[in-house]
Amino acid sequence: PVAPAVTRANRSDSGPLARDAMAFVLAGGRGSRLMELTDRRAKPAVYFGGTWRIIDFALSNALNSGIRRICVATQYKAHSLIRHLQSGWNFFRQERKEGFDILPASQRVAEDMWYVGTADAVYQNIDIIEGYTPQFVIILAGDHIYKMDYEPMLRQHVEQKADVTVSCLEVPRMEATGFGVMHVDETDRIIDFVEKPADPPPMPDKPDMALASMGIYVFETRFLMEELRRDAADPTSSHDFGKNIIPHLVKHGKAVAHRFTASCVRSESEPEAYWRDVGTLDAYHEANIDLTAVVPALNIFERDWPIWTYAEIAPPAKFVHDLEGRRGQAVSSLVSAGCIVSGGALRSSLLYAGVRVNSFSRIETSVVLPDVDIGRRVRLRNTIVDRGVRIPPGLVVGEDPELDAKRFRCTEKGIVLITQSMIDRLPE
Ligand code: ADQ
Ligand code: ADP
Repeated sequence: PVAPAVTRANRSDSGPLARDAMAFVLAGGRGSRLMELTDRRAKPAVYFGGTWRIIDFALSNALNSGIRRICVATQYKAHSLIRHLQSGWNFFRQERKEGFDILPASQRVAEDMWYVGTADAVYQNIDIIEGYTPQFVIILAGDHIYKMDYEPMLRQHVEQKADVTVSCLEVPRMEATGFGVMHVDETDRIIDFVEKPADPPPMPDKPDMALASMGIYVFETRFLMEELRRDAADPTSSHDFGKNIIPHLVKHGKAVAHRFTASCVRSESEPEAYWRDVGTLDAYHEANIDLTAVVPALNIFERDWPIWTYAEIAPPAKFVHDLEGRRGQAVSSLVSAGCIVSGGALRSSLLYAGVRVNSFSRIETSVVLPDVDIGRRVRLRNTIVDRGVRIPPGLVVGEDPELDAKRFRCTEKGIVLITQSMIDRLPE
């Protein structure tokens, strides 16, 4: 039988299972579809929502679920990610059997091996996990935006006596090509699993939808260790959860699906289960700009599921008249601490900390990362501006697609990414 839905309302505050669990966060992926945004930083370190980095969502979910032992495996361009984790997340106390470990791929097993695949990233750190003696390990990806209480998933794993529990959600079938796609029986046992199918199999009762894996897995620690050792010894394996471990367990073990629904983290203003892989510039722009809507799909103002982060202390955002009396103003926008909007105007835009907007500028549907300086008479529409860019006075972006394509990174949907090196290459 399917486990009864456990919601935040009917569970005790510190879930007893989460206390026995360790979260292992995979944060080594490149995220190459974010183009120049991930040239210098890993995808989990990319800014999101004005205040956070993407990885803060998975880490906050673990913390808010009651998990107190967390490992983060890093690999690709991890410097700013590690700095963020050390500044903001290193408050766990060994004395309370808590722990927070950052595990860069450091050739711990063999001298010539970085983390080959996601399962290898866990395998190479088996000794560290075992040192914490957790009863369960929950594998998380550090690159998704969502709020989720992992306690009900742990409870379902125990109640259904699964070897692995995989959390999943329904997505439009045509969008499922980038995911692991599964079929389940009436007890939610997974009977079929294909990783990144070119033609995703539909749900039996919903031909336009597919059941996609969120890349979140619960295992009993001892069982996971056995599986990882078995997989490590298999020369045909690419040592990846989605490609190898999960398909193997669907065939030879008991894999169960945990459905991510609105009840996993219920919020009255968030009626649908929100989960985004902001893996492309379009998805990244859309998810950030959506936060400026009157009722966004993701409620970042919810107080009982806070998203924790590291942020520098900064003064409040400031809006001022310029010397000619033009108002600095913002409508339908989010403006972070330390910003100064002086005689410029924002609409449906999101400014990260420390952005300066100068006189006569117009910023529309744009995502402006920290410490950007926008010169006078600049007009930006549908842009993403990378951290620290100096936008020269008078620059106009988002009004002439052909010109933009020559100067900046443009998507088919018309989103323009601006980095400092693109600005440096502009003709005088
Ligand atoms: P992908 O997200 O495509 O699919 P992958 O690229 O392996 O899988 O990334 C999973 C997570 O692991 C990401 O957070 C990434 O940053 C991290 N990662 C990747 N390689 C790593 C390495 N060598 N070392 C450390 N961390 C690494 C997976 C599943 C699908 C599922 C989707 C959901 O395979 O079945 O549908 O996640 O997004
Ligand atoms: P403009 O945007 O018109 O080119 P400035 O940005 O130089 O002009 O200054 C406009 C206003 O912004 C100042 O009068 C001041 O109120 C505020 N301001 C400028 N610099 C700072 C600062 N370092 N700290 C706080 N406020 C500042």
